[in-house]
Amino acid sequence: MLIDDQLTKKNYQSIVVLTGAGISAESGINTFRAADGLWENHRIEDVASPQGFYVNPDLVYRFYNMRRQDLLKAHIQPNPAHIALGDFERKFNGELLLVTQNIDDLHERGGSGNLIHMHGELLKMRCQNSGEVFITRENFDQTTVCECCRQSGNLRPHVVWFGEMPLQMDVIYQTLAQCDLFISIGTSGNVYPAAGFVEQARLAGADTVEINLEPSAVNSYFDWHIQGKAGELVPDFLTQLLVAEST
Ligand code: BJW
Repeated sequence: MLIDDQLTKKNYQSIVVLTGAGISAESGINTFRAADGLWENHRIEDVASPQGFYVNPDLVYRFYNMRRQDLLKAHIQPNPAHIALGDFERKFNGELLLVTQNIDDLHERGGSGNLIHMHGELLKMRCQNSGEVFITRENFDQTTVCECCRQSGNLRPHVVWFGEMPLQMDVIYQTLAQCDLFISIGTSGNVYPAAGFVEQARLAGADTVEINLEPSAVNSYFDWHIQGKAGELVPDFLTQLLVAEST
């Protein structure tokens, strides 16, 4: 893959990478809005909204328990795009913030450390009373007794549903305000505030690149478009950025 000379000749100091479901697709995790997407058998508002959880908590617990058990299957592993981002973080001399909308742990397993899960994490649950967050690899539901309040019925998935505030937005916006390169990988650009990050980065004067299988809903805001599979494109792209940095 050859990327634009203008892009690879620059010596970037502060990079923000945003990832979405597309980066985990080649690891075997379904995207949301594909024809075979996770939402196929569920209406989005039934499983990813506080109202849906209130009306049918059993359905929501089952949905996230199923996804957690799928994530823990042996064949679900980080793909070359996750691994390349982990390598890049170790080798890049500037600042790198990776913001993912994904609730899987494939970026951690790919070696990324400076990482924000803005939509939460599948391997965590939260007490609705205290706000305390617990790591879990097990199923849980309304009958599970919470470690902090010693009651059942208080634990919910530690994920951000529609209408809820995504996590660590202050850090994300501060970093976007001073970044010089913004890279979006594998997201459809349908869900805000993440879909608006490219505009924030542009306001800061950053160059912007989209790597996606198809043009996203916010494609027109990007300076460069690289179309194809993340697992095939991201390693080469990041290598070229490192080469540019060292020359
Ligand atoms: C590949 C590939 C490969 C495939 N390689 N690419 C009207 C206007 C604007 C906003 C709103 C509005 N009405 C309501 C809102 C707000 C609402 C919103 O955005 N709604 C839209 C539907 C319009 N947003 C919210 O409510 C958020 N909170 C909020 O706004 O709070 C107020 C606030 C305001 C200002 C600042 C801060 C806060 C919360 C959003 C929560 C989203 N939650 C979910 C589910 C929870 C987690 C989970 O269960 O997993 O998060 S929804 C779902 O969508 C999930 C994802 O993280 C998110 C994004 O999806 P993503 O990652 O883009 O996946 P896909 O499937 O859509 O796209 C995959 C892409 O990859 C595709 O383009 C493929 O082509 C590509 N691809 N294979 C490269 N191999």
